[in-house]
Amino acid sequence: MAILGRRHLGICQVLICSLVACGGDASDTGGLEQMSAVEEQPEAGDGTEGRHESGYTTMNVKKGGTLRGVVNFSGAVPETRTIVVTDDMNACGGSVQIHDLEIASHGGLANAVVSLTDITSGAVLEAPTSPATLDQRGCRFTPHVVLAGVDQVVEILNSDPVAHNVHTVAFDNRSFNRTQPPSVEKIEVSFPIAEKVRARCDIHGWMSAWIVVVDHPYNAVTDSNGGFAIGNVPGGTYTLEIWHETLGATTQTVTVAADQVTDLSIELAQTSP
Ligand SMILES: [Cu+2]
Repeated sequence: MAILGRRHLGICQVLICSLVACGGDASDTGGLEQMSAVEEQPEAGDGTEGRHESGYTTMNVKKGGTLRGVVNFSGAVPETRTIVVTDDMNACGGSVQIHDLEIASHGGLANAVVSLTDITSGAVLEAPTSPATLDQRGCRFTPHVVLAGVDQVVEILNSDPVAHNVHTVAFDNRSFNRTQPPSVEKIEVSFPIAEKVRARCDIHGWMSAWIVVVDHPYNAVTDSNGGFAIGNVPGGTYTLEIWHETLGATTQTVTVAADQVTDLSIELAQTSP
């Protein structure tokens, strides 16, 4: 809602990325099978916030590497905003604190989406054994960012004693707008196309979440300490996108060593308001 006036920090950022291939030379990218798959990649991603339009093919990854790291933010942190709650205070409390950036004490940035955007061959996106879940609890969506595979069922829950109204904004998928009173335990939705879908609640304007729909397994959401890990990656060089709802997207070229752990330390810093 307009009253929220979510603060945008702009896309001018500095990304300093140190790359250390643990246990070996970063140029050791494994066998020919993996390299031939990587060489067929386009030069870069399509730049549309991580969407994969087509072309991803699955293969049996041998000696996959792991990309592991932490995303830190070292710029000016926006002030916390307080929203006074006037309705549904029994569920929402008297006020809500809004943090545009959730940053741990040592600078780790939570809720950033880390993706290999230009990978064209790799492991199959396994059918999940359980649905992705987006709960509404205390008039907050939790988690704030949830990954879901294409066509994976996303269960939207309401753990509050008040009604919510789930309203998604999608571009390539169909948006929906559903009221969810406490009597409706869950709403099941799925998305056939990979994109980042925003979810809001029309009743409580501060409620916001992202359903990040992915069509390959090489994506992760940073945890509360900014950490992430992406495993079973075919050895090779890729474009790594780091996306945050407030900071926008930044890309970095990374080389993943086959059968090894490649550690990354990614620093994001705001350079303009
Ligand atoms: Cu709500």
